[in-house]
Amino acid sequence: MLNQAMEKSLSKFMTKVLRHAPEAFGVVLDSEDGSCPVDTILKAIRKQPKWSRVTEEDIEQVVRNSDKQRFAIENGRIRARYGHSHDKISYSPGEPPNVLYHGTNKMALTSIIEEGLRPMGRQYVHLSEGTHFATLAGSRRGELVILKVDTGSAKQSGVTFYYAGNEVWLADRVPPESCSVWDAEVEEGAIQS
Ligand code: HQG
Repeated sequence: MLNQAMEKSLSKFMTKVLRHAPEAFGVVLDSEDGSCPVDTILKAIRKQPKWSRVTEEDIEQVVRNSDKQRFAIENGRIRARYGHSHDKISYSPGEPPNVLYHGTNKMALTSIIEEGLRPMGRQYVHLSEGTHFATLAGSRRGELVILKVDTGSAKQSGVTFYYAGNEVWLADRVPPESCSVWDAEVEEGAIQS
């Protein structure tokens, strides 16, 4: 069994392979859902000197304990559920709740007000049903800002939403008119404030 630090480290390595750079580790991901056989990633991980003794159970432990449920294993295949920069995974369009949240930081706000939410280095904009996930995402860089997305207005602007599971929703873009700053203290304020 992996200790907590090893588990986190292996999780990071697995996201690198499954979200960002499979070919760097000799892994080919399915072009539709981004999956590969568990055995394939196991072999790729074991090629790293640090991970030469990793087992399938260790991978399963990482998948099971991932706080944000970053991975899914189905029918002997593993995939990252969201976060890809490499291939554009296909998701089925879904019917999102009226409000979704996006965690970002103060530095990005001016640009987001101008051009809306863009995928930047990833294939999709990442949104969540609750503010907890958005807080985790936005707290990674600078001062946290949580944006509230009016999905009805975004849909009217032609945005399609995709469900990635575990309260995570994806979109190709979100126009600025559909975003407002969410403030836990005062409920909400206009994006311009
Ligand atoms: C920002 C992690 C300027 C956007 C997280 C974000 C999430 C803009 C950054 C998941 C912009 C992109 C995804 C615009 C968006 N101008 N900045 N027009 N539009 N941005 O990491 O959503 O732990 O690619 O606000 O927690 O932060 O790895 O996306 O700050 O769940 O599983 O550009 O990845 O999950 O950053 O994070 P990212 P994200 P894991």
